Amino acid sequence: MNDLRDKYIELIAAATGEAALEELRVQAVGKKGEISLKMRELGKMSPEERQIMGPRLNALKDEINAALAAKKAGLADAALNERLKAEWLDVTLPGRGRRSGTIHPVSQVWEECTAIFADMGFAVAEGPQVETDWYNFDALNIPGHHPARAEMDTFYMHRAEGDDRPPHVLRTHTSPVQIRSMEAGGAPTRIICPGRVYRADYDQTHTPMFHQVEGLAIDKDISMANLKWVLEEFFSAYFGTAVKTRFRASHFPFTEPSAEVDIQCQWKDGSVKVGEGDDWLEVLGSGMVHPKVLRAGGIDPDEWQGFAFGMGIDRIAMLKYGIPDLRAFFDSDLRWLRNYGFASLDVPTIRGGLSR
Ligand code: 2NM
Repeated sequence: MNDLRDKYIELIAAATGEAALEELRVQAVGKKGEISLKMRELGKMSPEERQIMGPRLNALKDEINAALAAKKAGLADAALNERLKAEWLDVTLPGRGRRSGTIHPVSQVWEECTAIFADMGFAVAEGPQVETDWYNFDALNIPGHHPARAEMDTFYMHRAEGDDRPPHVLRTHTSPVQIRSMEAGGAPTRIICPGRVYRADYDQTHTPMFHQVEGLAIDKDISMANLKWVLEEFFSAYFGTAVKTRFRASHFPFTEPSAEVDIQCQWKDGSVKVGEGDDWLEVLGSGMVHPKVLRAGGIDPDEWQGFAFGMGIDRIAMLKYGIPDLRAFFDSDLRWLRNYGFASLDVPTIRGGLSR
């Protein structure tokens, strides 16, 4: 029995894996294992012999089982140690940077405009992009024969045959929002209306969808002088340098008098610099809101008056950030977006009051 014990203790100690250990277990204490067979022989023994051999065989079986369990645990420990040695991570390595999206220049400039006008007390108003032709044209004193209403400029919504309601259009400017706002809130008011507008036009400087911000200020004694101050304040804050404006007499159906507004600039090596030099760049249309337009908005023109203006967000974005082609704004080209886009945590770059 001592030989048996020594043999298995030695074999178990020398086993190199779990499979070998299992084989040894079967060979020693399995159903037909060497020790199990010896135990079966107990029945043929005399009671005296059995009394001695029984406990000894049981003790041997226990010892072998214990050795097997200890070796199994030892093998598992060794395997774990091997893995720990082979599989390791240097958690101090710098992480791989993740590409993040960028803020589109239109969104950035939209926010910049909103922030600057908010500083001057203008609230933001928004409205539908599909409008009735009343809000988009009639209320703004644009008559039926006006070229802006021609099929070629305006996108008309499809009407089912037999549907004789007046046509809906994709708004061609954000002015209808200002009519709706006058109706809803009356006077006095100071609002800006940023938003998407649509005109059937496509070349290097025109896209069928573009962005406008329009402004409206109505009170008892608002004048062109207030308009000029607000615009110079705006452009100076937006471009971060004092910017002069020049008003040229013009004509719009919705304002009287009307003015086109240029900003001071200089052409240098084929690109334009705003706020210096003695060239001028047209960026904006404006005027005193026409009495008929005030009346269309439910405001009494004998009691109230105000200015309005409109400019292209895309265009002033191109000017400030040196972007050459308008059409690329809406191509969704990732290389363009990464180049001209802004980090999501960039705050709008605006400069506070120059004349305060
Ligand atoms: C422009 C030029 C001049 C304008 C007028 C109005 C309204 F609704 F109040 F009458 N909003 N915007 C306006 C005036 C827009 O864009 C070139």
